[in-house]
Amino acid sequence: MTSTLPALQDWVDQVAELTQPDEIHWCDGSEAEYQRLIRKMCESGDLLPLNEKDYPDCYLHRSDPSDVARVEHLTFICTENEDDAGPNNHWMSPPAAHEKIDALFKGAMQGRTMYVIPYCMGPIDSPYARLGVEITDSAYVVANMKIMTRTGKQALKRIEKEGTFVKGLHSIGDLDPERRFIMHFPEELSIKSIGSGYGGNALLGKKCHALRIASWQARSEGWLAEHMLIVGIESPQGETHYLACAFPSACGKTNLAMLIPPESHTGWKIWTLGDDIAWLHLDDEGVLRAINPEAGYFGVVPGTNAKTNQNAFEMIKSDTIFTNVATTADNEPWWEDKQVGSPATDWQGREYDSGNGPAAHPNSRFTVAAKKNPSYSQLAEAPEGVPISALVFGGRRKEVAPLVYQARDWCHGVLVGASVASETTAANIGEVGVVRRDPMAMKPFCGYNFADYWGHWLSFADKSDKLPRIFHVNWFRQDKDGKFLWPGFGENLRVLRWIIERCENRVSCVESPIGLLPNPQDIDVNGLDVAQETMQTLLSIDAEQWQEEMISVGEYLQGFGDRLPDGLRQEHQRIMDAMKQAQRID
Ligand code: OXD
Ligand code: MN
Repeated sequence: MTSTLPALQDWVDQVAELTQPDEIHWCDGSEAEYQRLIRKMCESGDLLPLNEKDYPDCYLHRSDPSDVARVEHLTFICTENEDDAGPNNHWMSPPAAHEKIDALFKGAMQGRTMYVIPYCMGPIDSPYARLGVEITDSAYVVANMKIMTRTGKQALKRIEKEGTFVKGLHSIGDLDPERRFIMHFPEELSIKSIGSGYGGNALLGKKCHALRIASWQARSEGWLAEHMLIVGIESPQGETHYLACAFPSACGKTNLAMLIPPESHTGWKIWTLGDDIAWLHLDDEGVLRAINPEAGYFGVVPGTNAKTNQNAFEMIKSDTIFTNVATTADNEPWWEDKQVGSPATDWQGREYDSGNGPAAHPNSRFTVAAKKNPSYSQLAEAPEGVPISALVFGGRRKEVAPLVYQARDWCHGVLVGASVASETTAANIGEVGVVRRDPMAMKPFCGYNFADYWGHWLSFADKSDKLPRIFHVNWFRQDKDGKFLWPGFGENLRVLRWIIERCENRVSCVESPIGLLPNPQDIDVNGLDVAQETMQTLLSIDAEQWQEEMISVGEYLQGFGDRLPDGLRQEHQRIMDAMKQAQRID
C-alpha cells in the first residue's frame, strides 16, 4: 500500500531509508489484521495466551523489566525557544534533538517489519477529532493502538483529505534505558520515541499526541486538551449531567469513570465517555463540550476487583491485552487485590516468591476496547461531544485538601487547578508517595510552558458566560492512624451529587477563604458508616496548613517568572488576603 498524500508518502519513505526495515506494512485496522498480529506475537513469544476458557482472547505481554512505566526524565519538549517549553518540561533544541535521536533510529528496524498506522483521535466524523500516523516496529504497539484509537482505512482517508496529521515515529530500539528518549516537536506536529515498548512511551496516540502535542495545538486553535475522564451521571428522574475530572496518574480516574452506584442509590446510572483524556471545545452557544479522543482503556490493573470496579473487572475477562501481570497455576491473569486466586508466576515470568515483591507490577496494565464497558455511553461516538456541567480537579492528599469544595468563579478555578498536588504513584519511574505539584494533573503532559497554559485557561472567561463550574475533590484524606476517612469508590457518587446540585443552584454552601464548602448535612451519608464528626473533619480546613499550602503554591507559581499571568498572581494574592482576614476575625 501507499498513500496519495505526498507529505505522508515522503515521510514514510524517509523513515524507511533511515531505519532500514525488512518490510513495510500499512495497517488497515481490520479485525483480520489484528488476529494475524496476535498469532504472530504468540508464535514469537511476545504474547502468551491466557486461560482460553475463563479469559477468552486475552493475552499477556511481559515488557523488559527496565521498561515498565513512563519515563518523564527522558521525555523532552523540543521547541525553538526554550521558554516556550517552560520550567515544567525538559527541553532540547529541535536540531540537537533530531540529531541525537536520528542517530539512534539509524538502521534500528533492520530485520524487523515497519508498521504504518494511520489513526484518528476522536469520533471519525467529529470536527473536534485530530489525525495522526504512527510508524513503529512493534507489533504489540500496533495491537494496542488498534484498541486504543480508531486506526486504519477511514483514518487514512480523512488524513488524505485534510492533509494535516501528527507524525509519530517509534522504535523499541534495543530497549537500553541509556538510549531511550521520547521527544516532541510541537512546532512540527511530530514525535520521535525510541528505546521503550511501554504504554505512554510507545502508544504515541495517547500521552504524546492526545496531550502533549494536542495541548499545543489546542492553544493555537482555542480549545483545551486535558488529562480528564468524562462521565455522565443520570438521576432517577432521568436528568443527566456530564463531568470532566482531572486527577494525576493512578488516582482512580478509571474507577470514577466507571463508578457503580452503591445499593443505597437505586435508579442512579453512570455513563462512561472516557477514563483518561478529554478534548474540550466551546460550541457556537459558548457551551464547553467534551470528546474522548481515545477508543479504549489502558488501565492500571492492581486493585481492580468486583468491589472497586466491577465494570472493569468484568470487561477484562475477554478480548484484553494484559501487560506485566502475574499468572495463576491455571494460567489466569493475577494481580494484587484481585481477591480471587493466587499467583504462581510473577510479572517477570519467575516462580512467585513474595520475597521478590508484588506478583504483578504495580503499574501493570490492561488494554481493552471502551465499547466493552457495561457503562459505555453511545455518546462517546457523538461528533459534537457532550456538554460539561462541571470540571473537577483532585489529588491524592493524606491531609490539607477537604473532601470537596467549589471554586468561586472561573479565575479562582484556574488557580485551584494550577495548585493541584498529589502523592506520586508507580505510573512514572521515580519515587512513589512524595507530594508533588501536578497542575491540572498535566505536569507530565503539558506540551508547553505552564504559565502560557494557565493564561490560555484564563482566556476562556472572556469567551463564554456558560462555562462549567469548577470543583476540587480529595477522596484520600486520612486520620492520624493512616485510615482513609472517606469510603471512596461507588460512594463518591454522593459527592458528585452535591457538585451537580451546586451546578443547578439547588443547594447552598459555606463561604471560606479557599472556596465554597458544603454544609455537612448536604452530603447524603444515609446508610454510610461515616460519623457526622468524620464529615466535619473531611470538610474542615486547617487555617495553618492552608497558610503553608498557599505559600508553597505562591512559591511554585513564582518559579514561572514574568510569564505567569497577572490574573493568576492576583487570584493567589486574593486568597492569601482572605485567609489573613479570616484569621483576624477568628
Ligand atoms: C496513564 C498515566 O497511563 O496517566 O494514563 O500514566
Ligand atoms: Mn493518565
